[in-house]
Amino acid sequence: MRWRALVLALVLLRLGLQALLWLLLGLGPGLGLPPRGPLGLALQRLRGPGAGPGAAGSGRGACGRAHWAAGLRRGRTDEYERRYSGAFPAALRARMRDRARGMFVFGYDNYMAHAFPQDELNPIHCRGRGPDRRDPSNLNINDVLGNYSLTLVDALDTLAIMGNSSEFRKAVRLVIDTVSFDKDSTVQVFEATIRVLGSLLSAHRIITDARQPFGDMTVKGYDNELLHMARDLAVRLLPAFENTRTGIPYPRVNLKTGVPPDSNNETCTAGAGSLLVEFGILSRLLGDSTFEWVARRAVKALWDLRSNDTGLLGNVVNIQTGHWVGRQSGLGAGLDSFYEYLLKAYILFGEEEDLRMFNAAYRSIQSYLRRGREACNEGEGDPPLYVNVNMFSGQLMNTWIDSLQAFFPGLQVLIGDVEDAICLHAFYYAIWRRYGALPERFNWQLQAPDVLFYPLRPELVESTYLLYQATKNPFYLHVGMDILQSLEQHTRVKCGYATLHHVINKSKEDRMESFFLSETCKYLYLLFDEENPVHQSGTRYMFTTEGHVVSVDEPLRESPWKDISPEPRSHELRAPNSSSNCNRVPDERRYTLPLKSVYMRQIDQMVGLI
Ligand code: DMJ
Repeated sequence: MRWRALVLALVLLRLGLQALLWLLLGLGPGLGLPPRGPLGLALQRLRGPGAGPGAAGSGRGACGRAHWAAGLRRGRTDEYERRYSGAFPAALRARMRDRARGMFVFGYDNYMAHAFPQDELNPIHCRGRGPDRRDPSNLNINDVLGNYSLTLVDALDTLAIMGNSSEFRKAVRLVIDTVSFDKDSTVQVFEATIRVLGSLLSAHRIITDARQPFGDMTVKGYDNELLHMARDLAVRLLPAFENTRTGIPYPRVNLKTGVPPDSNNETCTAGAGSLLVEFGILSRLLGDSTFEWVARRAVKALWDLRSNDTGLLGNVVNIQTGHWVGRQSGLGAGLDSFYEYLLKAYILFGEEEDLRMFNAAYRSIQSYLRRGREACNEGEGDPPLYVNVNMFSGQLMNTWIDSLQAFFPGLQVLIGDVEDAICLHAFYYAIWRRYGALPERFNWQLQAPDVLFYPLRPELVESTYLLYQATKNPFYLHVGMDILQSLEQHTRVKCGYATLHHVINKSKEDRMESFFLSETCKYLYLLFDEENPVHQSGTRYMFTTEGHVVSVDEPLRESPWKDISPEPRSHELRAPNSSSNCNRVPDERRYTLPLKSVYMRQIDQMVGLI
């Protein structure tokens, strides 16, 4: 009898949950798990209840693929064209550009008024925030906040890109006069590199650029101070690269005393392997190979530890033994910028080896991480998605993707795989429309967030901007407008923009991370500012992983030293071949595509706009 009662209780629980989900989220029958294709992605069910352009009355989402087809048969093509293929009115674009600038100014001015010289602004209580000295284990804060006016430093080149020369000069002067790295702060090498070192280098290049494309950004009496500061910081980070048997750096250093005695021997791949752009620029500007050499050695060491079978890397590695502690391979947290910097280092420095590594990594990603149909815009099966797999076997490890992965379509634009970029971007945008933000983790099987916060991250708007540059399709301006409006609606508070603690109930946390000003606002602004010198000056620009602009030109391609490549890695540190159940053979799928027009119909199917 007891088991019958148990079964009955389970059935009732399931029905209750189902009814609840139906009421709350409109997920419909099947406990929110719709009938699936081979991967169960069921993208057609992602929809924003009433949010964003064109959603009203669509009824989409409760219906499957058959419904789309019916919609298309009813001649909806005209509707796509009417809505998105026409021009985005110039006046509206200008208005959106000004709103993006206003968003930056509101955050920046409030930081300067209430927080400077501290690292970050607490936008709800209008206060500053520095490192958490009482709790050194609070890595969420202490990895990033070094007691060096982080937000001001990180925002420098956004001021220049927005053409605000007076504030740019003032800010540079303030950084030179007040910021010091001689601090008893233990920070993450990666965060200090991308947010601080990268920004100093970018601002230095803007100041010393003979062409001055952003208006007159020269600073009276400037004597390369920002470059000297960058060197000072990098030298303080160098101990991370010492006493490591693999050459992979320690994750953290104390800026005064070096690697802490109790330091962790484990690091994430992105943290250790995404230092090459900033360290390489510094080396080439100074004519001192040290910085590039250590960063390159770390990349090579990680690369040599990839799986023999899949070519994939894991997300956490022991820097002394070279053993993978985290065997998850994906495009999000722990790995994202590792891939990004293989390609960006090549774009900047022109070293063929970086491109070779990137191409091989991209092939492995396509073979093992990409699920769904072959082409984005045609064929049977679910639209493509990149999942998390075991690096040795290529087998699925979980059913979530994270919001950091939304940068990947932007990277795909850089290599010309625009078609695939369109699909992945549309998937993330579908999630954004549903919540007015991106949850940190989204479970594609349950179609619900696994981790609910949104700390004002830039990745989706970054990809939106790059896709707009590649396609010039006004659809991406609509996406940008939608993102901007939801940021205003859900995150603006008394003194700035606040992290969303919970993307569903929109409760907030009192924190505005520095990348909101350095990336989110910058990419939004650039999306709407067609005339910006970044697009019009004839110089080719690239963005670092923290959104800092660097011009791609000859001086950075000339290394004053002969051979920058570190010694090949010793064989014993190669990843053990533990892939016994690997049954996937890398295919020869074409992975780069020429620039094509945007597949509006496909996008509409995925995003549910009409
Ligand atoms: C930024 O600091 C950088 O974009 C980094 O590469 C990843 N995470 C944050 C923003 O989300």
